[in-house]
Amino acid sequence: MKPPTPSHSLTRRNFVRAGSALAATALASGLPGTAQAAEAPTAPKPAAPAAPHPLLTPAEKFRDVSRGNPKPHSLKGDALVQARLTPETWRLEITADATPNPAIKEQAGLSTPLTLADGTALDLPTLLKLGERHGVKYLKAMQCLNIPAPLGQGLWEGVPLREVLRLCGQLRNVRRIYYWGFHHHDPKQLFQSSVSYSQAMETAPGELPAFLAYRLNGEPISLVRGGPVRMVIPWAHGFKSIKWLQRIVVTNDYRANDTYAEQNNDPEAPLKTAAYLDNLPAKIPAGQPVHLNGLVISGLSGLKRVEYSLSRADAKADAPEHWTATQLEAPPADWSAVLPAGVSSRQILGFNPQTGQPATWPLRYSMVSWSASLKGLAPGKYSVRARAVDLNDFAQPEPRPIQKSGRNSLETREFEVV
Ligand SMILES: Nc1nc2c(c(=O)[nH]1)N[C@H]1C(S)=C(S)[C@@H](COP(=O)(O)O)O[C@H]1N2
Ligand SMILES: [Mo]
Repeated sequence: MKPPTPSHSLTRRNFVRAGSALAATALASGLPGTAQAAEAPTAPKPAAPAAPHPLLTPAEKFRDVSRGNPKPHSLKGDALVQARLTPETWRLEITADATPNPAIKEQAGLSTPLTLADGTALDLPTLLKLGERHGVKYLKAMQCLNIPAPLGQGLWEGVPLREVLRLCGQLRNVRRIYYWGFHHHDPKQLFQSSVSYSQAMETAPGELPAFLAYRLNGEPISLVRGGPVRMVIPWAHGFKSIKWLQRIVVTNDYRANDTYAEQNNDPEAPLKTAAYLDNLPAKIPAGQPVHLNGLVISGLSGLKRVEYSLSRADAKADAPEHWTATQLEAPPADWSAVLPAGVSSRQILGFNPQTGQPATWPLRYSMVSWSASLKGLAPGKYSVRARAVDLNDFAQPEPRPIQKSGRNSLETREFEVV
């Protein structure tokens, strides 16, 4: 891999760590039975393992988390047209919540509702036109609050929710915005999510906005990924990023009414910084380096480093753990080789628009690969764990060991050196 172009704001200290130093620290950690002299300076360098995870996950390679019977993305032909899930038939309605609600004093209102009934519902050409002026692009990892593996990462493109809500004129008494997608008009299949008014309307400098996405990795969003239009909430777990978006409702109810909350999940938990460990071969011949690889998501609290801890399977349960830093994937030297044709990194939020280099690394709410090579392990059974350390120096699973606000328990892999 070529070294990245240095950028003024990017510290290379975090990801450039010599592989040999890594291996040496692994072995100097006092593990019984490990050879201490594996790193002879003349030893031939083993080929570096290929980056196991591309920065952009092909749309069809995302892990899928879809409800629906049948799943909306299985519809074809006329059923798809009836569902209004083709580019020509897609419509978005935006209305104010009129349900009687003892929790609120006054109902929300908007001066210009967009409805199917009066022919004002938003269509795709109008949204794309809005995108010509207000469209933004960013990289974001999709991750389910409940699944111990990232679902995928994409370059998402769309129009901020705040710009779409501006089409509705004056909003009154609005404290929350909730939304859902096509669900066969069956209340039992409704999968709904929500954001606060401020989260929708006010994006802090350098932050990524909630948006209505219509492109993924340079292509229209496929049906299986939630197209034609999907809500994408960059700071949140996947359940906020509603697929097959068709309806937005503004409400004066201040409470999060996400379907996920009813299923014992924290509906306000932002994306958690967490490392994920790839599977390892069950048996590895002695003398061969053991390549540890995985992914790490940089969540709300950012990422300082990923560490691993190796122990012998026969180690005492109370044996001290030694955590060793791994190497983080560096930013690509040539972004044009990674991004879809015609997309410059200068246009992407989170990048310096002058240099085209990422302003932070990893980018906020994105994921990168990490790796480490373990050398000179004596034959025997081992177990290895990985954890992320955030920018506040909290090591995973802290500060949020509560599974319902983002699953982030440490992963363990076992292998045997034979
Ligand atoms: N309409 C709709 N949107 C949805 C879901 C769903 O079931 N229906 N699942 C959500 C959940 S829980 C997750 S984790 C993500 C998964 O996104 P993906 O299938 O594109 O990977 O989609 C979210 N959006
Ligand atoms: Mo999810």
